[in-house]
Amino acid sequence: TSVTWTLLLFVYFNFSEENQSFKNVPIKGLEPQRPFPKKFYPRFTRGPIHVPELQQKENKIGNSLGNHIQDPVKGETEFSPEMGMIFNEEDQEVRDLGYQKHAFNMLISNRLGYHREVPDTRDAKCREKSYPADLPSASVVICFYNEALSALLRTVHSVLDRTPPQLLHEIILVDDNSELADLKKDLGDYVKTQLPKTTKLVRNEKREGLIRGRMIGASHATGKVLVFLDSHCEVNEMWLQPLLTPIREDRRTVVCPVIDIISADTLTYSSSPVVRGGFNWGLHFKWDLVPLSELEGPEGATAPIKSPTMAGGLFAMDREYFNELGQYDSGMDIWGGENLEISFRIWMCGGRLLIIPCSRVGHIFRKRRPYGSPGGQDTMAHNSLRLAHVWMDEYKEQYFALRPELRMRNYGNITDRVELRKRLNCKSFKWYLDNIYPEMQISGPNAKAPQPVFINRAQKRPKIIQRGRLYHLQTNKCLVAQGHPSQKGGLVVVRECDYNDQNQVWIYNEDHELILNNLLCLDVSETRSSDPPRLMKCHGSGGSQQWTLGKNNRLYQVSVGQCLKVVDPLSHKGYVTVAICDGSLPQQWHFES
Ligand code: LR7
Ligand code: MN
Repeated sequence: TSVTWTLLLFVYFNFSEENQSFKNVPIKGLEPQRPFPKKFYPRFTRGPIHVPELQQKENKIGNSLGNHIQDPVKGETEFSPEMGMIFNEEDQEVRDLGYQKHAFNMLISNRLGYHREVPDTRDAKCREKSYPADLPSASVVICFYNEALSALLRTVHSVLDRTPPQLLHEIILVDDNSELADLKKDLGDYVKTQLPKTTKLVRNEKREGLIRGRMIGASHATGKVLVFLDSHCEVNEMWLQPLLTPIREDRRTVVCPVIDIISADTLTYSSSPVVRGGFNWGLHFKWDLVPLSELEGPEGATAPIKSPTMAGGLFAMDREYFNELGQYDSGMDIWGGENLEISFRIWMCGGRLLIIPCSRVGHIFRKRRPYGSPGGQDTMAHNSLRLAHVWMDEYKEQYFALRPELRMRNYGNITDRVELRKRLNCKSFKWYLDNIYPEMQISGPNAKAPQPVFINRAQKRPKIIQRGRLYHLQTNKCLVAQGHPSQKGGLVVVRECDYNDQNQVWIYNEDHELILNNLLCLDVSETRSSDPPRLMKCHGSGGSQQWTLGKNNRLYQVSVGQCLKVVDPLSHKGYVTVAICDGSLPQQWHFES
């Protein structure tokens, strides 16, 4: 039993670690689109469904399609919300197995096949843009480990379908020693017989992890520009040209597309807001709102945005520049940390990192990582330690303050990386913080004077946009304080609405704060994002107190990237939490003036 417990603990820690980082994923627009009347939508339907057209469609789709390698219905499968419907045990099995092995709905993924249309999520102005004819050509590197075959091949075909051939030098698939049978055999056959010669498959003899995996892929590449993608992506219309253009102008520019959201549960492709990359002192990547100063200018919503960090999986970079800049830290294992490492390195060593709003690529956002590391190690901590010791100077103390147990942890040899930093003549981490990420809050001995924006705050109260009740549609109840609304740290719950009660009145202001009874702000913990939302003193620095009232009645929490929902709408307790935004009833709110 002690072995079992140790295993369980490993699993627990692995998941709690990764959950941390998943909280920061942008989820805006995740809700499934509903072109069909509600009654046809399986999520809201009980018992057997009798829809004649659906049955016809189902006959056409065939059943779950299992793991067949042939593209089911080439180019014919149209996405529809009822695609996840289970008709028999085999469907059930594919679905269950899919969630187990891949943490997303493989039943839908298989039914979609390898080609599908996705909504063009670009700003309308992007469609009027034109790009130079002489763009450099790209090597697309896709590293994968135990990926669902249909998701991997949809990634590949989306690239083949939506990239002008002259710009696509090659696609390099790096199989990181996957164990799944279809990847071992069928994929090789498929690449050989069904894909253009320019699609290559490289196999790692042993599991390397995504960091060395990408380095291996890049070493096989011969195109001018490297484009990295995760193995569960779908590129959108005109995705590549806007990425290549800034690289052609300046080879030390590294670019990321806007990462659209493919729902793990419905495979719905939906638009992401334009946000930029940041991080916290736990060295987790997070999304930040783009400061207004970055959004002003003649190009408006289509202009590239400077980003302090990248999410990691999807970016383009001149191949020679990638090599000059030191590729990746090959001492990093499996997963995690390399995204911040390369971001710091780019900025500190003379490059720049941009997000290109006119380039859009969808990515399946899973709620958990479906794999671990071979020895069960916490590779995120190992990798973060390496990056902290190489790049963060005295600011690594901020990390150790949060993770004191790592202070003495061995992180291997970093001599090469330290030398690289010297050789490239890179600037200090302080320079990076001051110039690239001034929003970052520093506590302790390195603390800076407060940002001007907070001084302004005292002088100028943010303008009120709306005043009223936060009404929960499903329960017909209102969001209120569990205790007294002036009690700091108090939880919020839904209760019977009382339209004469000032304690139920919220203010929504231009800083996107929600203030109850003009006293405290609705807040989520940034360090413990699993904690339920609570009422805290308004701090005026956005993030954990920033909410947006969006499409489909969602109430979106900017800092954790999730939506407010009633935990158990049937219970009288009325507890609320933040969760992945899915547009479901428990997440629907009305701000009633
Ligand atoms: O051992 C491994 N070998 C691999 O080849 C582990 C993973 N992989 C592959 C895997 O199959 C996938 O194609 O590497 C790719 C990335 O792994 P994911 O999809 O499990 O990572 P993620 O999407 O959960 O995490 C994000 O952070 C990672 C940190 O190491 C990587 O940088 C991922 O590329 C990155 N993904 C994105 O940036 C997509 C947008 C997510 C956000 C926000
Ligand atoms: Mn991924």
